This record gives sequence, structure tokens and C-alpha cells, in this order.
Amino acid sequence: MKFMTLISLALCIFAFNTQAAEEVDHPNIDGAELRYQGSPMNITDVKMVRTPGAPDISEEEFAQASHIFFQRCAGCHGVLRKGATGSPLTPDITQQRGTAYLKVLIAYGTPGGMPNWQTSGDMTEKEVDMMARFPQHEPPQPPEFGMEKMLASWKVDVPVSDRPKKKQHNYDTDNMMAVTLRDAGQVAIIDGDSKEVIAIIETGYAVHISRPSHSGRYVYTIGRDAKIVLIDLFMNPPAQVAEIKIGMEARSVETSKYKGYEDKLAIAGAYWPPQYVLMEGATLEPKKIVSTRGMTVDTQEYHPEPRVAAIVASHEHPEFIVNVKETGKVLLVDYSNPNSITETTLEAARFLHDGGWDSTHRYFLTAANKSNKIAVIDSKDREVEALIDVTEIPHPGRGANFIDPDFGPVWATSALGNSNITLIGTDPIKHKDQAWKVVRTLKGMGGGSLFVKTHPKSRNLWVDAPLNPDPALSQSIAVYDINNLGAGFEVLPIAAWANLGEGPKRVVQPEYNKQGDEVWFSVWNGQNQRSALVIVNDKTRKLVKVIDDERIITPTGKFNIYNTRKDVY
Ligand code: DHE
Repeated sequence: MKFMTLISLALCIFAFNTQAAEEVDHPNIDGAELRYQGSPMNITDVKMVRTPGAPDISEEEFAQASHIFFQRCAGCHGVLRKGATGSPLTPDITQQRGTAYLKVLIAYGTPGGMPNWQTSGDMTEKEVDMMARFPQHEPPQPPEFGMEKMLASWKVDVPVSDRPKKKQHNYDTDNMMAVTLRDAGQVAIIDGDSKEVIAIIETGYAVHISRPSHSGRYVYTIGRDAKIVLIDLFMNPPAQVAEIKIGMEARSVETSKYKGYEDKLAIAGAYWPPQYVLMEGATLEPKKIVSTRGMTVDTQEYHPEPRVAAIVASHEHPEFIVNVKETGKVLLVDYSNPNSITETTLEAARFLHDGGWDSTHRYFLTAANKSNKIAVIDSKDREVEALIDVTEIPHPGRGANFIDPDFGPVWATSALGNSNITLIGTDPIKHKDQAWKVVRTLKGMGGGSLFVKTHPKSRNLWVDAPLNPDPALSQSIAVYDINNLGAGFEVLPIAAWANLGEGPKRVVQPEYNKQGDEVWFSVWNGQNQRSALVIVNDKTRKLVKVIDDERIITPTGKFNIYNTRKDVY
């Protein structure tokens, strides 16, 4: 009887899910992709909220459930449960479903992408029961994080006047690589010429990306806990000179690049609270905090937590271009007077994620990944140039620019949801008919790709697939000859070359050295397993070196100082 009830509940959930899939559910993604969407959030200090009509929950259970929610669910469902890649879980919906229904949903998962938390062994029956009662109460709102908290966290370790006037070592700072050591909460600074690990610098929790200043002297690194560490590459060895926390959850940081403002300002965007902050470039002193809460582009409903995704610095105006994920808006933030920011709002599409420049640095191409579109922002005329339909879940990183033998200049993106590599024409002058159109679709190794890369001096296009469920693909890289795209790709077994022993060993994010003749790959293994960086000769596609120093723990993103500051990709 009990079994029959479960079956009918599961069927009913399936029916609900199929119906709701278009609107609110996870895209059709597997477990690895789901984990990618939903990294643990570092949010604490929430207050208990009891809601009429919701089942009983003790204070202790509420605290435990909030912790589990922020660790496992908020990445997809949103901090305030308004829904992102996962369904909205507000009490008007959850109370209607009821505890029994939600328990089955959480325990067994759904075909739409909700993980099977109990049957996978990730949650006990007791936890599932608690997690079914918890969302029937109003979501607890985490604290705000304004100027007072920012200033309290701000620290200048080395004042500007005490910093070296010139480089204190003989390394070429432009060929240094800032390498994210994700689970160690560190960044490795590695010399691109000798491949020597010059420094390991403590940073924020599950550190995410690094961006160098325009001059290439400083590196800004941001952790998922919204801590920014400013590293001075002129010091011997390079070291932290300032730090600040700009919120509780964050992913993006960038610095001013417009003529006359080089190295002057930094900006960071937060996931929680939904805001961005402008800081002084050399010290991280916070100057202005701006909230991103507002209406969505399509339904024009209020969204209480639109997260800040990718940020790039305009080369055409003193502006930062800021992607606001859940509202689908792109903000042009004029920083010429940081005491009085002017913001221009462009309407793109939901859910904006990452992106990069075309080769002229005029057009910013960015993925609206839930809408399966690439938005093209004209940074010169300050308008949306095009919204281009692409296939499921585009994920370009910064993308890859090259000359297609038939269609001229193109920008490429790969995808999470399928094996397509989509090439978009980017030259509205000499190749007008192809501009802002999909001119070619290449078949890749498989879905689960995150990053593509090439270099102006190279004829290779590299495509990873770290989230593909097949280890033969997630541990390899596909490489195309740009002059002969029809010939398909060669597969290089990068993880096998590193010879690391057991572990998932995902091969992630190709990155060129300054000269454009070597490509670096991370072999991203478990925290307690051996990871490595594998360097390949771009011309011969042969192994140059494996950096398997024991300090290289869970490497993911790598940022070559020259290519990143000059936007060469
Ligand atoms: Fe990232 C860039 C957000 C998971 C590695 N990631 C970005 C950017 C955003 C973002 C908004 C663009 C920043 C910019 O350009 O200003 N990433 C998120 C997430 O929300 C997500 C999906 C889940 C999470 O909770 O964090 C997520 N990202 C991952 C990973 O699991 C990756 C593969 C490994 C890791 O380090 O955690 C990862 N993300 C990266 C990298 C970049 C990045 C390497 C920069 C790519 C580049 O070439 O510029």
C-alpha cells in the first residue's frame, strides 16, 4: 500500500514536472551539470521565520535546514527561492504541494534534473522530512552587506607608498599565470617561461576567477565568499597587498581599462546580496555600492535577488558592462564620477552568465543560458546589437575569436547541454551578411563543455568537456584545425598524460601563454587526490610539461596576465 502511494505520488510529480518544465524547471541536465550550477553557498546568520499554514519545524531543525539549503539547493533555486535553474519554492507553491509530495520529490528526484537526494545517500530520511517542511515557511533572508561591513573587512597590508617602485624580480609579469586552486582557497602564480611555481597566495573560499589590472601589475582574485585579494606582481615573491569582502557570495571582478582610467578602479559583483561595488584600484577602498534588485526583462516582475554574473571593462567608454543574471539586464556603469554613478540599462534575456569580446573589442558577446541565446552588446553605441538563438545552454567562458576560412571573423561558444560548437559572424563591415548570425555549427566530443580557446597566432581551436559523464571525454580535449574545420577534431588524452592515478580528473579551461605557442590545461581532481597542469605545444600538439607540484590542489581557471589584460582570446 505504502509502495503504491509512493508510485502514484511519483507519477503525479512527473506529470507536474513535465508540465512545468518549460517555465520553471532545471534544464535537461545530468548530475555533474547540476553540481556545476549549484556550488555550496557560504551564507550564515539567517533568522527563523514561521509561516501560517506551514507544518511544524523546530528552531534547531530550521537552522539545520537553512544550512543544507544554502549548501545544496540555493545555487539552483535561489537564496530567496524565487527560482533560477531550479523551480521556485515559495510557500504559495510549496504549501499547496504539501509535505508528502515534497518528500518524494526530494527523495527520488525528477526527470527534469532535481537530484535524488535520499536514494543517492546524500540525505537521510529524517533530513528529507525536514527539507520537505522547511520550504513551506517563508524563506529566511540572509543579512545585507553594506558599507559598514565592507569597511570593517577592508585591509591594506602594504600601503601604496611602501610598495616597490619597480619590479623586484626578473620574471616577465606578462607571462605569469594566476591559477585558481579552487578547494585550497589559494591562487598559484606560475612563471609561464620557466613553469616555476613562484608563489602560493591565500585567497577566499572556493576561489573563482582572477583578473589583472590594465598595466598588468596587480591581480584581483575573488572567492565564492566574496573576498577579494589584491596581489602585487612587482613584489618578490608576488604577495597580497590588500583585501576586502564585498558581500557573502560572489563570482566576478574586473578593473577599469578606458584611456585615462587605467588601474584606477575595480568593480566586483555579488550573488548575495545582489549588488556591485566600485573600489579604488590600488587599495580596494570601497567607494560606491549599487543594488541590482528590480524587474525582469520579460515578465516585468520584481526579482529580489538578481545575481551579478560576468563583468567586462569597456574599451570605448569609461564604463563597466555588468550582466545581471535573473533580470536579464546588462548595465552600462559609467565610472567617470564614482561619487555619482550613471547606469544605462540594456534589455537582453534571462539568465545572463559569462561572455567575452569580439576581436575588435567593440562587441561583448554574452550567454543568456536559460534562454539559449547569445546577446551582443555594442559597447561603442551602447546598445543591444543582436540576440542570437543558439542550442541548449551556451557556455563560452570568454569565447574564442578567429577567422573562419569561409565566413571571416567569428566568435565561438561551446555548450553544456549538447556537443555543438557554435560559430557566430562578428564582422558587420566586410561580412555584413554573416554578422550576428550562426554561420557554422561544429560537432564536438560531447556535451558538458565549459570553455573554448584559441589565440591570434594559432590555427587551433581547443574545446573542453569537463562535465561530460563519460570520463574518456571529460579527461580529454578536442582540438580543431581552424583552416580545415570540416575535418573534425583530434582528441588529446590530457589527463592520461598527467599520469595522476585515481580520481575524476576533469580537464578544464585551455589558456594560452603570452607568446601564443603553448596551451595550458588544468587536470582538476578531488581535493585529496593529485591534480596537475598540463602544457601542450600549440604547433605540434605534443606534451611540453606536466606541473604536478603537490601544492597544485584542484586547479581550475588560469589567467595569463598579458592575454587577460589585453582581452586576447
Ligand atoms: Fe564559474 C567564470 C559563475 C561554476 C570555473 N563563473 C564565471 C563567471 C561567472 C561564473 C558569473 C564570469 C565571471 C566574469 O567574467 O566576470 N561558475 C559560476 C556559477 O554560478 C557556477 C555555475 C556555480 C557556482 O556556484 O559557482 C560556476 N565555474 C564553476 C565551476 O564549477 C568551475 C568549472 C570551477 C570552479 O573554479 O569552481 C568554474 N568560472 C570558472 C572559470 C571562469 C568562470 C575558470 C573564468 C573563465 C575565463 O576564461 O574567463
